[in-house]
Amino acid sequence: MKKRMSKPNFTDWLETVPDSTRRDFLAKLGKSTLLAGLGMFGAGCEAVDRGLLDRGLMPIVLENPQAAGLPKPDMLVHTEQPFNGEFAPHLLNDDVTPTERHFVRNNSGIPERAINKDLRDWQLVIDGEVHKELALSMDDLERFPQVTIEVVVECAGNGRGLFLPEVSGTPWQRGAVACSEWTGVRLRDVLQAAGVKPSAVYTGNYGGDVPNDGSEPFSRDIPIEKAMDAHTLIALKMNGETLPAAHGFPARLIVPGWIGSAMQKWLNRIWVRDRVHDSGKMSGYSYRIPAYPTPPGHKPPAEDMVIATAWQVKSLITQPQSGLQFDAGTPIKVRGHAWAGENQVDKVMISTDFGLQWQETRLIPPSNTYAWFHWETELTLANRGYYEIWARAYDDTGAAQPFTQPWNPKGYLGNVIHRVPISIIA
Ligand SMILES: Nc1nc2c(c(=O)[nH]1)N[C@H]1C(S)=C(S)[C@@H](COP(=O)(O)O)O[C@H]1N2
Ligand SMILES: [Mo]
Repeated sequence: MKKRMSKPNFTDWLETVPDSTRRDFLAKLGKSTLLAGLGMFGAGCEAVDRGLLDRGLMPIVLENPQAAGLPKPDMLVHTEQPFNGEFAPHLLNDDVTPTERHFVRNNSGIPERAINKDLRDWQLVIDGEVHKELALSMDDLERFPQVTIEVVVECAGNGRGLFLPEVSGTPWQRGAVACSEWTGVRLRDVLQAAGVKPSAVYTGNYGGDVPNDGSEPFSRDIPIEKAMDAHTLIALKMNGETLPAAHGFPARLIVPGWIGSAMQKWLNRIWVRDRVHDSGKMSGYSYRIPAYPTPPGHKPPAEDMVIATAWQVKSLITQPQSGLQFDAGTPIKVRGHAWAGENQVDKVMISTDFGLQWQETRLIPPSNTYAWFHWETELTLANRGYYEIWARAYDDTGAAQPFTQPWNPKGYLGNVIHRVPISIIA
């Protein structure tokens, strides 16, 4: 227990606690973590200073997915502690993903504040390379102009389960992606209110994460140029409702086109930095890819790894469902979505003969930049047998999805073509 407590970055998070209480607090934390683990959360609470609890600093999160409405119905749950779950492609057929079909990816527990929808003492602090530090309440944020956009959110590890050789990490299939509608304040407006100094390079973003194992709370970053982009939001609502606990109540970042890890949930601090943010999740192999193509299974040296940022071109077949049977000669409706990070989708082609012949689908543009495109077509297969529907999206730079998955050590940015098997009966 002592070893955990001595992790240096843990104290960052506690910096608002006066020094005298801190030591005592950390000692008690160890005890309560244990009690929480034994399901004695109530009893554990009594051992902890109520004053600290009341200030919203309770660091122990009982991993209680049920309290956050998890799992969602029909979800494929990878882990409950922390909670990670996705949906099968055919369940993602909606143009705008309803909240109950949005995947959930957590690096640690969901903060109590989010579960209790508790805004007491909550503030969003903007500090670092700014002329004026800000501590904004929800009311303050609501006074900024509010913007609504549909945005694709996709975990950098979506598709990791399709990597060969296998890589460690949550084995996401294809469903760690969604396109919901997000409403909030432009990050730019808030940063301008604080006055960004010319020395600003990156933001370091913090949320209310409270890892049970004493590890450093999840914190990632965005370069200042992306932070100042008019589409980058501090979202306060998802699909027209207050943010759900699992998706970041009371506020989260939405960084269009970029990997989901940039979209800090339970946001409470934006530290404007004069260097690339150097949290644990920004270092080593975390959210990094090799700077050059590498042989499968080969781990390049750390200095050859670059930070993963925008997503590459991708598509999903959401109709028909994998494994269905159809009668020969009857039209089959085929439909799905396509997206391309910061680029535009140019076309989506499909094949039913393992890539020999391709036909172009009808591409339906999204409601706004950074939402996914939709595509659809009709197929008629005259002969019985086993078929695979393959979809391949192209973007406006000419890039297209690969036929086999290029490899990287952590299984990031997978965009191999989606294949849906069906059978035709006579
Ligand atoms: N505070 C915090 N923010 C976070 C995470 C987290 O663990 N803690 N996970 C990130 C990752 S890796 C992804 S992919 C997205 C997932 O967002 P969602 O759970 O709303 O789908 O949230 C990001 N924001
Ligand atoms: Mo992620």
